[in-house]
Amino acid sequence: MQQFTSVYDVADPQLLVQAALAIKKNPHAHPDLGRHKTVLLVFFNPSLRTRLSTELAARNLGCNVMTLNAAEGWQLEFTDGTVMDGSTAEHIREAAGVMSQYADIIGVRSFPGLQDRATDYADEVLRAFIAHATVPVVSLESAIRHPLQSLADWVTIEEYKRQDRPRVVLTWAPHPRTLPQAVSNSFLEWLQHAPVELVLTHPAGYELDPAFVKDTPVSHDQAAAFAGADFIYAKNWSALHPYGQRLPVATDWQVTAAKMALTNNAYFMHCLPVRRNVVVSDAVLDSPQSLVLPQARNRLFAAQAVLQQILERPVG
Ligand code: SN0
Repeated sequence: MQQFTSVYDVADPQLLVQAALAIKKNPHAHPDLGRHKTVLLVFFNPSLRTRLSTELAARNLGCNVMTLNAAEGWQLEFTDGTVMDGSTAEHIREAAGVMSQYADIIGVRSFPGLQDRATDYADEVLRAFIAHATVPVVSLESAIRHPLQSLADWVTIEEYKRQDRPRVVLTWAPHPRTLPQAVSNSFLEWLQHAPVELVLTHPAGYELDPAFVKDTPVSHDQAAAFAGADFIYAKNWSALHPYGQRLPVATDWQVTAAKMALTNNAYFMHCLPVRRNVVVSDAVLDSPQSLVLPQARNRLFAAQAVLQQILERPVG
């Protein structure tokens, strides 16, 4: 693997899922693979799971790890040809070039601005790192995708499924803030490659980008979507039209025990951080059906599988 930004960077996603599950059985099988290699993790936005799991994954492979809180650093310029007489102090051309002098792999987290759809969907920060770094780049959640999360989600579904082709329902849920579409876009993109019956449910107005939905069935009836579900994956996202906004929703979309009772004793999944009693009730989150901690644990093996395949790539 030369870079990791979406499912399309992976030759065989099912094999990567199996690789992560194998790593889970023996996380210390390759303690020297990353000897004298350095992984640099650059965060423009907050992180708990991604930072800790990716650092630990890199260390399990014997890598050096450096983490940079880029929000505290020089303000970077991403536009070419700009006269830099304003607030940006360093161009991404130099910044990514310099980072490549020290790092063998660069991870980047950059959230969308949620102001302009075209700007966000161009995924400028991640694309600029790929363009100007001379080493492999790993997305730690970009403006429009969160591939390490989705890989861990698929691993978790593979681990907990009770039958072939489980029914997996991605449901919109309420939130007090405006959030990116990245986790949901990515979940669809990855699970479309998985042996599951994938269903998307959201209130009218919260349509996701058709480039990510593709032919996934969409329902505006949450109860109907939950019927017979084996996995309920809850996530809030802001609207595409008007872009980055919260819309009034007539009915309550919170995941509750009463709604979980409509399912096939489904497991509950969420990428975290989660707003208790807004996105999902305590009763569901604290029930034995909740997979949020196993899901978070699988972030480690997902990251380790990706770093391992990048470290093992043929160089030439
Ligand atoms: C981010 C998101 O993309 O939705 C990261 C998820 C992995 N979530 C948030 O920003 C939640 C922030 C909040 O205030 O609850």
